[in-house]
Amino acid sequence: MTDHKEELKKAIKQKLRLNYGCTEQQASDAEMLKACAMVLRDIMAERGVQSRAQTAREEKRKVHYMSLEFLMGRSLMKNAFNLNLLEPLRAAVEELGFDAGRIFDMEPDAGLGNGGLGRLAACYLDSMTTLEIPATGYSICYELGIFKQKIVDGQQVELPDDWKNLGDAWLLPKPQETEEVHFGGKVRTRWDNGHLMVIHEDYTRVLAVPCDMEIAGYDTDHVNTLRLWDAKSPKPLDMKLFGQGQYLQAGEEQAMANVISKILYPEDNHYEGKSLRLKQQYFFVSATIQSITRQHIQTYGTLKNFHEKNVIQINDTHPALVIPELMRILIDDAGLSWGEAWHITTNAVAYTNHTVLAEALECWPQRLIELLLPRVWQIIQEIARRWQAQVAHFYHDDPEKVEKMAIIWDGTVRMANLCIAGGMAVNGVSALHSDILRHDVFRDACAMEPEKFKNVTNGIDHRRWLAQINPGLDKLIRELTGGDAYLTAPQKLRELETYAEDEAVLKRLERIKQENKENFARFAKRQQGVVLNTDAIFDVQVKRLHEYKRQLLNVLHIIGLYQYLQDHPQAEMVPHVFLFGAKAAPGYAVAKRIIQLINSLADEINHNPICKDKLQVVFLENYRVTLAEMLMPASEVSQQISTAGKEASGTGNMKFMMNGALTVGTLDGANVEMHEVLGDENIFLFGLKADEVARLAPNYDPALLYERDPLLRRVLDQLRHGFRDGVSYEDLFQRLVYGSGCPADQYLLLADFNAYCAAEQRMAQVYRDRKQWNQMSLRNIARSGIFAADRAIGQYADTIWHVPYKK
Ligand code: 26W
Repeated sequence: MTDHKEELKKAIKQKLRLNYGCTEQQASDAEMLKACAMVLRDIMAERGVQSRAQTAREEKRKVHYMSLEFLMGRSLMKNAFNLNLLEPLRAAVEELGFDAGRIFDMEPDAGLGNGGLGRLAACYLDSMTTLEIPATGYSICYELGIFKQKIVDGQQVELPDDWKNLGDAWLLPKPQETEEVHFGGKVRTRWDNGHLMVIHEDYTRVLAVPCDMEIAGYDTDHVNTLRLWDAKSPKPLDMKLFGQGQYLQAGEEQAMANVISKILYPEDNHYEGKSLRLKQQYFFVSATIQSITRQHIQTYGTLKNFHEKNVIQINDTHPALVIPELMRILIDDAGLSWGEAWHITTNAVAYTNHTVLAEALECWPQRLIELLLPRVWQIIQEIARRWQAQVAHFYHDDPEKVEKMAIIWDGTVRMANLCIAGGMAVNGVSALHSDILRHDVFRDACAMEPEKFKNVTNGIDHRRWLAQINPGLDKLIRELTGGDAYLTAPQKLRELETYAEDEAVLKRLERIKQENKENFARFAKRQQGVVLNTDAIFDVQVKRLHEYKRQLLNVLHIIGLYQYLQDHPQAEMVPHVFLFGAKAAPGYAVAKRIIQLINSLADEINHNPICKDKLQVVFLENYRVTLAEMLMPASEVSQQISTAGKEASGTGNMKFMMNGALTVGTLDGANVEMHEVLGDENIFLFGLKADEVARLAPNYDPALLYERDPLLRRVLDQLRHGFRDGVSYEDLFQRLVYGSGCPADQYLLLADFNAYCAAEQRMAQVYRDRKQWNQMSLRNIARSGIFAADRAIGQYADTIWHVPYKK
């Protein structure tokens, strides 16, 4: 420890001198933060070289995890923790005259993602590395990550997130490994010695420069890489030498490069066919495939065994162009036949689906692909033609099946069908979700190739989401389970259950939660000026704002509670704080209105004296990884209330559970597996099941419920008229009761309203019984081990990737 501390001090001082020309006395906080990052980066870079050399030497199969999003959050504490250097680093920073807490807190989140899908990729990188799987993550080095959210007059305002100002200290640019990506132009073919040569010309070039972020695993020397591609224009050496044509081309190349890696698309679960988004996807896909194939040839001298030594996991359909792009390289560049190339591709690519919402499924207009990617378009057409023949054969030319399963239809390219045709595996992210894929969304494809369709229930990095963020709980677990073994063996959490009747342990657990609540309250005061009632239940719903996640149902229940309190001002009531955090996609008007509604309701309730010490509502600004890290340990109730069948898995639900919060939820996504391990007695389930939703939806009439249920009617009337700030929510009311341009109450809030209120009531009743609550909380923590990402990655490795890993 002292050794490490002294070495770190020396290294940090040296960084400050070499990079900023200053001493530790002169250095700013920002310089100190960057120096610390660079010191850890050096350690990881060194180990990264070793890891890659070993992988090549032993000819190991590599995993390539491709995702348009990696929601990494902060890295300093995480890397120090994984490198077993957290305490020495803290001490070193302090001894150099800095407040370590303040330095760690300065680090911006690397917010290169929207929500669940992006955070999952980040958790999986940690696990793949810890399990010593040779793996690389690939994405885009967005200049601007997910927008920063400000609340102004109750409404969301988006601000740019220029994370690279400080965050780039983690990035190692590798200009010598630059790739060139081609857009537009024309394709010609020519016969050459009996070979069909494809000539692509007049294209626009964009350079892809890798910026690598090294990823340290826990308790291992193995290091993996997250490769982020930065777009640059190929700079003309001397503009004077160009004729007009080249001059214009250079301008075009510059313009294209300047926008491609500028910004992360902030839409979550909503597809928009923007040409810039397609450019991002192809830029990232082409650079990645070129880089992987180039390395493969360096090691093996051929691409013929590519699929034996590489597996490419694609995170939803966003990187689906890997399929035609790999085909292109195998055929045009390596000279393989279509059959050989198809064999390699369909044994190298695996696809994970993360959503069943129709509006999230990617369907690109054919002319966009045709214009932007002429050669790739030819290949997609040929894949589509052959696939169609296969489908027609299997289904005896049934035109309905042919249409449904087509890759190209009616001028659009359906990326999910492309992935099914070109992939070796298709998996959902929870048992229910995978069943819905098999029996509903992808039913016809599943009948053709049932072995292709798998399930891997999501998991979270329990080292970050428990050990690192909840030191009090971590300490208790170490004491009760015999040290830190649970960090690499999450199933050891089960042993906590032997203490379910131990009053002292239960009290300890309660105290830890209380301290975490007070910690969070201090943070909220500092950040937002709100004073949270830490004697109240912390009842939390944090996730992206989307109608299917039903934040509005939570609001309806709170309005009901508020009205009850007005009728019974003296009522004995378990004090309750409702916390919300959510970003709305900037173009999603309804979601933004719901944010405004939460703020109107908060304003009303927090100003009414009858609610004092009983009822409080707070909208937490700018929900992000770092805010989640502070909030999860302080949460007591986790709201997972999506319409059954709509949430593919959820991963927030697992983070809450691991930190001892109890779930109020529907049987949706991974809540199903949570219920399976917890039993009815340790979770508050309510509402329609997925099959009931499917049956009810066609003839559902929310107006009837509005007319016949007086309690619900009163709640909805209040919503309609609004609150003391005078803002009316007639629009949301209409949307729920009568529908406006869409089916009324599409997500069945009114159908589940009473069951939800009853579940909240059961929950509050149990909360009064401290012992029972603490026991339930303990069981939630104890049984959360299966939701560790290490388990999920083990399943990917066993059932899809077929790679060995550290057991
Ligand atoms: C093209 C626009 C777009 C952008 C993002 C469409 C779809 C997405 C993602 C697939 C949305 C997403 O993050 N899905 C979430 O993935 C998590 C990880 O598997 C699941 O836990 C969530 O249930 C799912 O909503």
